[in-house]
Amino acid sequence: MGKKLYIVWGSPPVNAVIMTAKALNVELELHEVDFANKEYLSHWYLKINPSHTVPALDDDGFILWDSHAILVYLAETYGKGSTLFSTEPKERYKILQMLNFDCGIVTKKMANCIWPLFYEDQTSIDPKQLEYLKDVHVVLERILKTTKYVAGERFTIADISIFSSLTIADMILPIQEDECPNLKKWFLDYKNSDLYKAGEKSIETTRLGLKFKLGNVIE
Ligand SMILES: N[C@@H](CCC(=O)N[C@@H](CS)C(=O)NCC(=O)O)C(=O)O
Repeated sequence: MGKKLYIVWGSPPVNAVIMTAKALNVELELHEVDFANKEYLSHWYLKINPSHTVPALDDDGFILWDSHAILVYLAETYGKGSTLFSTEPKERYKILQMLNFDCGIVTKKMANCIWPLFYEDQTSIDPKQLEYLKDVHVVLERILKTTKYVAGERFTIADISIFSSLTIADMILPIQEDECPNLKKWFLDYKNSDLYKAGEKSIETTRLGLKFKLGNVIE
């Protein structure tokens, strides 16, 4: 049996897993969950993920949900020789720190801006929420002023996870080069990479969704 990943197109956490699998050369069988018909709340899916979110991974019967846990699992299980995670304890804690920053802060602030558009039929983004999201740029700029990547001097799954979130955040709050030059460079380097291409279908899905909701404010 292969590795099945439950997904919805356009989801940043799903995309982080797709991009990480690409980086590790891991083949995933993608299984789309029908969000329009609330399949994520169905009996069969709740058995896979009681927390009713995507992504969820089924690796030959071993089930794991939450993208950040899945990234660590894939890197540790299938990333022998890869430097995307680390065996050195202090490096691992730094990577986990930044995965938690993505999970608890970046994605939460981003969701507070975007979810009301899709789930509460709002037609614009609350400027206060955009202001809170802006702090993510400020924090990352502070970090990237001192290290090349978000968790140190090596590119890791923490970069992929945060990048995946920022590809979507950037559509509603572009990174300003004059205010955050280091973050902008980190972001653009990644945007020109093959990993970005691996995630393009999902990114484009969100872009079209946002454009539908917000019109020409979105490029
Ligand atoms: N921390 C989770 C967040 C996953 C998440 O919120 N996924 C959204 C799609 S982007 C979802 O499945 N939402 C459905 C729900 O919350 O019921 C992760 O990283 O996997």
